[in-house]
Amino acid sequence: MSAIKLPINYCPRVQSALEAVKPIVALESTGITHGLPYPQNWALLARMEELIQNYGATPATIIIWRGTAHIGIGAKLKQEIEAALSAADYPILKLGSRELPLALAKGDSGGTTVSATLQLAHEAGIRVFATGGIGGVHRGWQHTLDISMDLAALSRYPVILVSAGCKAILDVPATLERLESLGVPVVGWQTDSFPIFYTASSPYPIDRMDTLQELVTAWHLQQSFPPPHSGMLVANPIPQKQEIPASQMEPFITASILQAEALGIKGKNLTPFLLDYLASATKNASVAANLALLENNAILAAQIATAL
Ligand code: PSU
Ligand code: MN
Repeated sequence: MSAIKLPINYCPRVQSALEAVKPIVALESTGITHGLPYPQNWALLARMEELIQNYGATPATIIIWRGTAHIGIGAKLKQEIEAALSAADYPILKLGSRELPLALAKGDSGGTTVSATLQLAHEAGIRVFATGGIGGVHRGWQHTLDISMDLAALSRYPVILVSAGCKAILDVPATLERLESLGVPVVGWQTDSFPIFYTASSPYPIDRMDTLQELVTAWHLQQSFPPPHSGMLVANPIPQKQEIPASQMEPFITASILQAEALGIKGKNLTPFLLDYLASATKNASVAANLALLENNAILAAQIATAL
């Protein structure tokens, strides 16, 4: 058998924005399926979509539902997903790009991580994507080789990804080195240092950009070279008022990693476990920071999509 048609469904709102070449911002769904409990996850989705609309773009939340990749969640599907999330009686997987064909073939449902969302956004012709913080090189990679698919996907799919740097649980300098090896441009949005999720600045310098015009020009120049084209990471610091200093987070991060080791948690379960641990350990201060940076990223992504 030769290639078969991808099971992709476009919600009407995204379909018409694509046809009219209007600004669109893709959103991942793992933060909703594996990041927050119901109903906070549902409120977050509504808030992100609303912000993107307020800033002049169409939101396209990407999710795998019963063997179909959905680009944008229409009203009927929203009801179905909300019912499944609130009842928690139906397996909802965490799906990276390599798992997409397997999940689609089996009729599974799942939240798409950054890697899977990049792949599907690119397939759909969406050029801008907002997330919280990307996955990357895990601490202890020397022994585990645990490096998120997010990094390879960024090198493979030409999409602008707005993120508050990488997740703080990672080996941050190693993640930056890996992004360099993969040839992924990293732009510091109005900052000279790589933001680390909960914390706005870090000791790691990156290239700074201050205007949308500069950023959009850099993107178009990159796309003007012959393919293949990589993605571009726009590192957008959490607003300073809402940041948690690294010195406050580090002891909790160390404890979370020790706990994961003690319980033998690894592979795709590791990132959700560590984030959950931090939420309890910080009495949800980490969740509040996570929500603040997500909103901040949705706004910048909508502004970039509008300026493209
Ligand atoms: N937000 C959460 N929990 C998560 C993630 C985000 O609250 O698990 C996901 C993101 O979608 C990111 C992924 O792409 O974690 C990276 O996971 P891994 O390190 O297994 O590649
Ligand atoms: Mn991993």
